[in-house]
Amino acid sequence: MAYDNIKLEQDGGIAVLTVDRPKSLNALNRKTFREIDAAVRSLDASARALIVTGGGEKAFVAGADIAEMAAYSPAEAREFSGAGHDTCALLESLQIPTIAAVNGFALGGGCELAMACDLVYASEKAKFGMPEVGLAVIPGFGGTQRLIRRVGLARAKELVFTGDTVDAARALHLGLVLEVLAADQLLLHCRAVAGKILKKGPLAIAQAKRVMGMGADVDLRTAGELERQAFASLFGSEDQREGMKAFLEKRPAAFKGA
Ligand code: CO8
Repeated sequence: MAYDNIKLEQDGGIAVLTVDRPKSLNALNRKTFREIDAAVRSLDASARALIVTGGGEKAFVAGADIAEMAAYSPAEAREFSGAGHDTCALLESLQIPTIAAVNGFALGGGCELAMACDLVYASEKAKFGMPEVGLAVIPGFGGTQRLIRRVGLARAKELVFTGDTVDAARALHLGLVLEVLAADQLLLHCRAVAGKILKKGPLAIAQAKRVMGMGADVDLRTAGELERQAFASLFGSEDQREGMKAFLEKRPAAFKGA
């Protein structure tokens, strides 16, 4: 399928989705959300990890498209906010891990998109922030809530209330990113992380993502029960037999995702 605002490439089991509107620093408009959704939904079982990054030299995603939303009515703003929420939820509900490769500005909706990914890595050039209050609005794609879960309530409030932009080193300190890489190493690193995941049991990865994602939002007893059920269900898989047999036979496992 041809896209105007994004690119989707796949190399082996690793799919790379690039938000690609460099002239507006990859700002997210409605069409871009539609294209991201279509691209994510088009992934088949051969895709085992998804990297999300930004096109051009400067930005991951510099936020929602201010030019497009400037004249929105409250109803249109609600719909647009819903599109962002849906895209973030779609990434979170994917069975495969998602990795944000933040190569530049990740502001507002861009920071929200990164936070909807399972793992976030940044280049030294990356900058993060929630500048919405400077436009007299607030984050609208789930950012107020995901930021709390990433960095804690007080730090999230500081970022949202001040609209401050923080560099990659500060983002690492806050726990917003897992690691900071030289710009030319960022995608290589994300691919290497994805490569490690590709060698593991796909059903186990999917269950780990589901249980950890859901478990983070419920009480410990309920979360523990989710884990217990998922753990048990994996014992019905061919891959579990193969993984443990391969260990005992001292050979690499050959997983089928079944
Ligand atoms: N939307 C639209 N266009 C943008 C955006 C954006 N978010 N960011 C940059 N651009 C455009 C600029 O207008 C400019 O276009 P042109 O060349 O035609 O003038 C081009 O990209 C290059 O930008 P700059 O010249 O400004 O580049 P600088 O290097 O000087 O500055 C910055 C880079 C600091 C990233 C600057 O562009 C900037 O501050 N951008 C806006 C950042 C921002 O405020 N983001 C948050 C947007 S709000 C948001 O994300 C809310 C999400 C929830 C919405 C809820 C739904 C209702």
